Amino acid sequence: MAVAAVGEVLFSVVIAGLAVVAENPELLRQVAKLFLSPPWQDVIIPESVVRETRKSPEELRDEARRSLNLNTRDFWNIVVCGQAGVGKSTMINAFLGVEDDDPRAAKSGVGETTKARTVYQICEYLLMHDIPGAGTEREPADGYVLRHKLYAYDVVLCLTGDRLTEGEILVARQLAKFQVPVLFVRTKTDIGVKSIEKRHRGRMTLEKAKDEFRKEVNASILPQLMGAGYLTPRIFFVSAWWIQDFSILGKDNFISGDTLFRYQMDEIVFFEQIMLLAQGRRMQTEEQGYGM
Ligand SMILES: Nc1nc2c(ncn2[C@@H]2O[C@H](COP(=O)(O)OP(=O)(O)O)[C@@H](O)[C@H]2O)c(=O)[nH]1
Ligand SMILES: [Mg+2]
Repeated sequence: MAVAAVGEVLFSVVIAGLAVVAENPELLRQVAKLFLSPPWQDVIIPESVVRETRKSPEELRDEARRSLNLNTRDFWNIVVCGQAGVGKSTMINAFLGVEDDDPRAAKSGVGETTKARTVYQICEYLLMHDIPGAGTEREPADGYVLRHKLYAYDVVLCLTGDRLTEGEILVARQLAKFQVPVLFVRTKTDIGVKSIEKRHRGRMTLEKAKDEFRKEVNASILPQLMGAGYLTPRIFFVSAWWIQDFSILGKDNFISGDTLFRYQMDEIVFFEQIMLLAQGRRMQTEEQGYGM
């Protein structure tokens, strides 16, 4: 009886996992479709940046084009920032849908730190940019957002661990001040959930372990983000391994049958939010700016 019950539980977890993915191929297709087409207009520069720099949106985009070779007109641009080791390269490889040892892959692992900025072409019209996190001597947090012209990208992904560092808080504050669209992402959630399961020596269900993990991380980061100026902050819980397996852009099929989907948390809404933010950056007029 006990065995049957365990079997039933496992089976329903498997079905629930597949259902989540199966209900979402349409969303994932929409995301892929967006980035397989060129943007219909240039990126909107937030009004607060225009005010602060006293430069026109056109000037600011030209500047980004000249100094960073950032082509905002013909490409969608997602920038990934965070401390060394947080998982930036792995996240980019996940979007590419390639394994770390693929020749196209971003170099990942200990000691493989990105010096200034590296650009990867994910698909026809989507570029991902890997930049070093703030808070080191080479990368002071002061002025980070304007220095890296983060306002000229469609979406900023701030990858983080369990807590934001002082540097990350300063950057979050600048992003809020300049109303730059950003998603705060807790990466490597598969490891986080596994360690909670381990702490409870297997006596906790997977869903409970996910809840507890989410609660713990939220409890430490959300107050930090509120302090940085976000009224209703959110953290996206994401595993790059999961994204790699269900990569929307690099592969045709969404279901690989791997057991990793057990560790799925916010990956689908994460894709959805990236899509919505990117669309928003190309839909408003410059005067309206970008509302947070
Ligand atoms: N389990 C797990 N490991 C990850 C994940 N993302 C990154 N890693 C590992 O974390 C280490 C650092 O990742 P990397 O992408 O090089 O970090 P970067 O310095 O920010 O580019 C590597 O050993 C990765 O394999 C994840 O989502 N899950
Ligand atoms: Mg890297």
